[in-house]
Amino acid sequence: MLIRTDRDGFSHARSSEITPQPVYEERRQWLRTVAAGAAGGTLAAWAGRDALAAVQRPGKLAALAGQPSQVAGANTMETPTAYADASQYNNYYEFGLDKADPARNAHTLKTTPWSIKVEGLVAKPATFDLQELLQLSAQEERIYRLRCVEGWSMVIPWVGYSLAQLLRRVQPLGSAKYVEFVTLADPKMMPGLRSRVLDWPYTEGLRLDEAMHPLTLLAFGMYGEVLPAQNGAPVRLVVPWKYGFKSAKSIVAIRLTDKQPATAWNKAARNEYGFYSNVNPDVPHPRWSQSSERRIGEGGLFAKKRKTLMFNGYGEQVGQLYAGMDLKQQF
Ligand SMILES: Nc1nc2c(c(=O)[nH]1)N[C@H]1C(S)=C(S)[C@@H](COP(=O)(O)O)O[C@H]1N2
Ligand SMILES: [Mo]
Repeated sequence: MLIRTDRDGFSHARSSEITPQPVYEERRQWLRTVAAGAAGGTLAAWAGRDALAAVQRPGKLAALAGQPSQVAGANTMETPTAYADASQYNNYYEFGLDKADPARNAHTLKTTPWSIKVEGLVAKPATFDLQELLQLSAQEERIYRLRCVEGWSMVIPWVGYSLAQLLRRVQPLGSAKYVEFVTLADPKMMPGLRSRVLDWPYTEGLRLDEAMHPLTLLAFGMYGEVLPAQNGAPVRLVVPWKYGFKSAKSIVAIRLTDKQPATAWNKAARNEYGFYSNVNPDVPHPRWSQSSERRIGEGGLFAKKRKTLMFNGYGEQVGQLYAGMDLKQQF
């Protein structure tokens, strides 16, 4: 794991202060090796396009490298979205409702010091500061699709590790069935809290088995660097088979419970946002069809929409979690 540290423990340094990170070079070498050895056309074609260029470090923030993930399904072969799009087209309502607002406003987010309190139905409740969190497990790079319920999607190379690594550390009790995620709500830093669109703090929830699934990622970085504030610095969740809003940003507490937790979106509009919110092309949102999506960056009037895949394409890995459930009822 490579993370530039200073007295504060974690810095969003400018690129000029950063020495080039050899591990990131390794990643690119790995991509080349994989591409060279690929039997089928897919990998070679993918690597032959601009994917290698696209996952180069943008050089804006402190480097945070991760080794390519070995978790099944963790690396889509799709071309990553341009960093400029991934960092300037955001939902982060604490910093405004417009897609461009978070990139404009989130510079007021102070990420040092930072810690996550893990509590509730666990044998070993604990508070982890950011350095402890960063060092708890090896950082991995995972290229995930993320689809918003509004009908757009992105492909983002995240850096982090399975949330399960952190949850195992606190030893969930047998009675724990759900996990609640509480995010920062600080009116001094977050102008969006003046609006009452959501009941702050923004909270999210998962069933414990969903939270323990290896694809559920605790993310600290993207594109080989620490997370930009607007993408949920310094630590967020990424749950790639669920709509984007399940991926809570700037987490400050994680609570294990025996009851299904309320979530910010569920409280705001119960009929629109269910607890599960699995990506499902067959279950339309009351205002938006979920059958297709627009990939951010594939702009222009004539850009073809993509068909949305069941569980956002992660069905092979996560479908079993929902065996026997009526996903139209439990949306
Ligand atoms: N705290 C917080 N987390 C949040 C949100 C938010 O408004 N506040 N928006 C969610 C939504 S709707 C989406 S689509 C994703 C967007 O993540 P991205 O900006 O990294 O693409 O963040 C999710 N996490
Ligand atoms: Mo979203």
